[in-house]
Amino acid sequence: MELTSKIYIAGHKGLVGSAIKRRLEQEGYSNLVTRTSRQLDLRDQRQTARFFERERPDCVFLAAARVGGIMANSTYPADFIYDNLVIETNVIHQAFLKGVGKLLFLGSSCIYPRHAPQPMQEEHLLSGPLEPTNAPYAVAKIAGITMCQSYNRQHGTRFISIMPTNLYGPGDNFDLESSHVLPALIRKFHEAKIAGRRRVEIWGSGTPRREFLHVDDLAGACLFLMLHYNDSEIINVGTGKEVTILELAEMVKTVVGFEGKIELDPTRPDGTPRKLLDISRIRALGWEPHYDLYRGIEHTYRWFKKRYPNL
Ligand code: GFB
Repeated sequence: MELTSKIYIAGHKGLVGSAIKRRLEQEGYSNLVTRTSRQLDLRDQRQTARFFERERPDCVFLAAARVGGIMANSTYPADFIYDNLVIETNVIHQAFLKGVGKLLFLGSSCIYPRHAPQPMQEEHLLSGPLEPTNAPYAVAKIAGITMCQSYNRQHGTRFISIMPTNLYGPGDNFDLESSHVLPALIRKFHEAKIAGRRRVEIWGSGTPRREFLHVDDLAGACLFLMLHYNDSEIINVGTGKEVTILELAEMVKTVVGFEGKIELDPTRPDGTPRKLLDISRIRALGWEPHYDLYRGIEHTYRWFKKRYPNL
């Protein structure tokens, strides 16, 4: 990928796509192609074919997807499997037909079995049953990985698949029902502080462990891998560190400056107990994350207050 290469960022408005776009612009990539989902519905095969026919990008970052937290996944399984299968099928197939030089497909750490050995290595994929709360999404992502590997084998394409851990940062979704835990906690503690409330409820038991990677670090990994990684095998991207949900809540509470109590809502699901990634493969290639979690939460909270001044 050269500085003048035509680069299509599918999903450039989302958490990951917007971070990739920011990073590419910072690094001087000047020929970026983007379309909002209103301008181009990637679930529509004809629209997607026409777009690729007209634009013929050299490289594609496939960050367009239907994503969400544990409740969104549990509530809308059909939407999650349908939208993600159709988007990836259309984009990967058109990228092949129109001769895209390299495509980076974004998976997720939830593709690994619920009880995979921790930390989870790339080899653990498909070694056991999935976590039920997000199995439809995981199956769609596993299908996308398999598509990339199959096109590489049959057609000699260079479609790489990366598996990020739980992500957070500027541009995240802060809706309390559909979001992931970290943005939800930022909003909950912030609103409780502003309203002078004495307690904040978090979902589940607080005991599950999660790994959190700042989306700007992920964007750096996407650029790094687009430039240096050409293997069909999946590659994990994370921090190699995990916290319990309760420890995370305490960190967010401190960053926000909320002084009340944290209470648990056991009626909400815990999801998978752990999903820590083994990142030795990407580390061996020379990539390292930069944000530590506390500083990343501070950075995200500053962005949140600027973006939602009236919350
Ligand atoms: O981030 P999260 O929604 O998704 O939930 P997963 C992580 C943990 O945080 C769960 C707890 O144990 C939740 O019960 N939690 C506590 C909360 N309070 C809250 C809250 O207010 N909101 C939310 N959302 N969670 C997702 C998958 O799993 O991981 C997606 O469903 C994707 O498909 C994503 O793979 C990366 O980490 O459990």
